[in-house]
Amino acid sequence: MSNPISLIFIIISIYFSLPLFTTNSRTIKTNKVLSSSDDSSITYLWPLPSHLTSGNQTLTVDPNLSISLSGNNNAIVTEAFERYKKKIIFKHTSSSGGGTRKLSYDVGKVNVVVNSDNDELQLGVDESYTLLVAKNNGLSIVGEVNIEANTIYGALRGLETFSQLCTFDYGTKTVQIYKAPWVIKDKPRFPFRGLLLDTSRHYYPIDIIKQIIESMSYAKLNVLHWHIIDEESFPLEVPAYPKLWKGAYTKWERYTVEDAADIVDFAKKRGINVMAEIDVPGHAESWGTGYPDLWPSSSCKEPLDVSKNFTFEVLSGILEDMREIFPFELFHLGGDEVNTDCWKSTAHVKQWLQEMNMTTKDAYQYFVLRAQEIAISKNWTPVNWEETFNAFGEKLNPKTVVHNWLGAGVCPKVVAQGLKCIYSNQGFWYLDHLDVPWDQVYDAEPLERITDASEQKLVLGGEVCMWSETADPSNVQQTIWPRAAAAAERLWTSKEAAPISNTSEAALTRLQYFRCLLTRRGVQASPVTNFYARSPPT
Ligand code: CP6
Repeated sequence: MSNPISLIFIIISIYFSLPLFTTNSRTIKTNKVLSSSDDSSITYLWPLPSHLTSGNQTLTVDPNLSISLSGNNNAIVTEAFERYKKKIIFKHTSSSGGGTRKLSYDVGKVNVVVNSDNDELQLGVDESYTLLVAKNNGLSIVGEVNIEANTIYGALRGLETFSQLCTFDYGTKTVQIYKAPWVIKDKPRFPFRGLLLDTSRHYYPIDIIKQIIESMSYAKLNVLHWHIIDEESFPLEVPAYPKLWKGAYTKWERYTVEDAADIVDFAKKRGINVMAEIDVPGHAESWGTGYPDLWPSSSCKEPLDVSKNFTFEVLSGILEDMREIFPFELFHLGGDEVNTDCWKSTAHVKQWLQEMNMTTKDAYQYFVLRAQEIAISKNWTPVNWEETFNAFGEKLNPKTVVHNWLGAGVCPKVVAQGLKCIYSNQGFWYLDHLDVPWDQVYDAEPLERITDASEQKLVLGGEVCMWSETADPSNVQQTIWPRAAAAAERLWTSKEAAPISNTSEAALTRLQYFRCLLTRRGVQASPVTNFYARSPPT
């Protein structure tokens, strides 16, 4: 060992094997995938389609790519095509400048066929599509791209998938499609694939909300659960009760009716529904800033005063105004974390409880059911957090959708009772829990412990929740992504039917690529760290 050369060799080998011996350091996986020489062998799709076959041809795509739309000739589809083309696929090329124009390209046109004229975006809308990229006619490849869908929303999903097949090649400065020909037949596993955004704990400007909606469409998420109001602030304009938004943080941290409608419209153009939440009777302290009568007393500001008719008049007025803004059939009425102690200690509420011969638990039930009746009378389907089911599940309106969050236990009970359920197990799908690594998000299963096929159908899907006590526009996108993508694939792609391996180990490379795609598209997604705050397996 006195030989200096072998000493250097040993030092070098120790240096390179160091990560193997350190157990408390994280394995930082970089996005090395992008520089590897076998780019063209990877399936660059997230979430995975339910059926696909691919070949081994590389095609070039004309920067003057055009669309031909037949059947339902809806502007939403052409607008989406232009968006994908300008901002995403051809960011670095142009027909005039940028890359050099070649004499010919394999792919020049995308043919989109939409079979139905119904443009309504509701729960369970048909999002299926077929995407064919080039055919092999025996001797050569015919560079046609065909997207066929039953609705414009299926066409949007197909365009997203097509955009993910297009990769910019910096060597030739052309957009290329690897592994053609492609045959993709795709449809979602669940009709409800949501993201909750909480605009009460921190305010998000309209443009930020739009960026979030846009990024959701990349992962084929289709419901923005807008948790508009909570204890801390009431940012929304309600024309029927114009003093309510006095509960906003400032005059500027507010959404007008037009702002809200603008968000709904922006989301619809991306095939995304907006499910509004008005969380009652807890989580509503901010209502009383404008109307102190909604508070039982100045020392009991929450839950809302159950004893006054005025409380339900205000709720009814809010829902009436909301009906004008939110066309989605689901409306979230909250009902979580209701601590009724101070109802008992407020003299007039206590007296009312005695007159009504109610316990505080009865009064909680009375409030939630009365709120449900108001929502149903306005043609909504009510959604409530699972505490309502846990407290009086058998009394809930049969139309109720129960929203899980406390562990994994409730959906099996909910569907056994014939009610619908949305899965958001806080152990995996609460994005503010920064210590949950992406693969745990990925491995969470909405149908856990539900085996009966008719009961499985009652699980509408699931939702990742971006509570905003510790998030605001400065960190929201990197908190949402890439982990929301893990849930998005769980909700889109059925485990059993996946066309290629989709264990979290196998999905890692594909997720890293999707994260790079988000970054390229301007979304501030965090790097994929497989072992965040955990030791790597040895
Ligand atoms: N706000 C409201 C919250 C939460 C809930 N409802 C919440 C509770 C626990 C955790 C995260 C969020 N901040 N209105 C529960 C549905 Cl860990």
